Amino acid sequence: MPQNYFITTPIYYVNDRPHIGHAYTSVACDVLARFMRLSGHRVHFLTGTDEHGQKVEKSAFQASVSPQALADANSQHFRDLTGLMNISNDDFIRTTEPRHIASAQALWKKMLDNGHIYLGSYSGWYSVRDEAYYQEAELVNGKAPTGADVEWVEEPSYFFRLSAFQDKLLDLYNTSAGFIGPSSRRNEILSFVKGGLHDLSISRTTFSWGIPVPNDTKHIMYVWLDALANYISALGYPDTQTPLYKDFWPASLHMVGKDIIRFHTVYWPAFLMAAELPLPERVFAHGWWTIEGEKMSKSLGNAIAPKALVDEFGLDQTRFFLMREVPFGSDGNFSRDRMIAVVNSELANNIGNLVQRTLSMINKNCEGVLPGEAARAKSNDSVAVDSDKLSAFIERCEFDKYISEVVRYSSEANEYIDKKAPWSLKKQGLVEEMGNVLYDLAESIRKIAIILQPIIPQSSSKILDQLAVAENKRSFQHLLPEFSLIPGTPLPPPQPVFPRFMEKAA
Ligand code: ME8
Repeated sequence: MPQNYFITTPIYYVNDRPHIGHAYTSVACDVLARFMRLSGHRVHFLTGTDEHGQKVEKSAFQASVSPQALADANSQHFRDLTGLMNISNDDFIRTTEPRHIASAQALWKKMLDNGHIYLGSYSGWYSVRDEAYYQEAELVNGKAPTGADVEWVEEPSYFFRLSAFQDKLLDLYNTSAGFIGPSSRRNEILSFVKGGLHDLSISRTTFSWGIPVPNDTKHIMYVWLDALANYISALGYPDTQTPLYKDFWPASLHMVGKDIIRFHTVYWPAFLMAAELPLPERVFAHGWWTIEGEKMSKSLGNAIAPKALVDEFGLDQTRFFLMREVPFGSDGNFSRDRMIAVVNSELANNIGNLVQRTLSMINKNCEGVLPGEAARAKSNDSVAVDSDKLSAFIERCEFDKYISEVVRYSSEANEYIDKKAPWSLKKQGLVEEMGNVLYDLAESIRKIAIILQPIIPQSSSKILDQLAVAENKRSFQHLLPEFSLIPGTPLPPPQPVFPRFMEKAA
């Protein structure tokens, strides 16, 4: 029985268009979703947009459009991002959809009925940019610790009894060591919660772009309670008998950026405990991208649109670079020079060159038919894939290490081709030996392409097509020797997969 795996991206604010930070999170989740499917799991992969709140309302006002019109336009841009980056999500939720609104209100009612919500009044600091409340003591030179502006807010408000969940949350972090990843983030959250939790204001009355509080429509729900509910509203909550809810809640992994770890590992589990719902298994926070050493920001105008990278370098080149460049969890810097260097050295010169050399030799010297009767019969000399090691990298979200391992296989195969020099075997008339070497190389390429599918799905499938590997023989179980290539199979004419990137002359 395949295990069920539910993975989510954050739902992105529609105050602006997507940039590479958003593409990064979505690609990472896509790698995990594809890896799990290829390993035989049943996967549900959710993404979407977070459309309410003061930040969206303010951006709409500045653009002289209604919040709904801004949400519609930008949500579409995020939906387009999934197509652009080849994201294999199963659902795309918008928090303005009726299915979500009803679900978030049901969650509220449940928390209220269970005695965890009370009416009071809030006076304190709020940051619209972060959509977050801050304690006086947290401010740094009059600003939020993130550098965002804060404003003083005084209004009637419903509160969630977050303070009552402190011990339960500490228990959760201690008993489920894997709940927060990476471990450095776990320590950060542990000390935040140990420092004491205040009750959380969960409704606003001074603006209206949000979900009405059930039975008190002067209030709208705090956008973070609304937004976090997406993870269950998309599964059909409050109906806990839907096939999706039954099969996929609790989530296997909420992937988030480090900026929103607190909302996901403190507020969200507390809300779920208050509603007596099971908790997600893991929340993983990745690091932050800067651009050529600078923070990405609207005012600097330096945010990179994913489309610009895909248009210039190619889709899989962009996916590969994002996953390869930075140890996942750490911060990273986007530099054009590094992008070109990685694309050329690892994709064009290493993997691309291996595929090109091998397939064109088979095409020219073997009449386009896979050689190597003898090579298949003996235990072959193709690269040895360490599946356990690769799975462990994925479990720990170490995508860069996963890729290094595969690049190492490709380097080994390139060394093998240089050592065996099939072109000189041919010159010496050793045609059968040459065929066996080419077979071993083709088999190495088959394995490399299978394991690269989660990272660069289109190019991997192009490579597997060129080896005439059937579509239903491309999952990880097909790495086994019994599924190796069959000599005598005609291969289509080879086509280059990873062209070398050349800077256009100025
Ligand atoms: O926070 N580097 O939405 P958001 C890396 N709506 N990742 C980045 C990034 C960067 N420079 N910039 C953005 C929200 N991201 C809420 C989430 S979830 C219930 C609600 C990624 O549009 C990263 O994943 O501000 C970050 O957590 C997310 O985009 C924030 O997107």
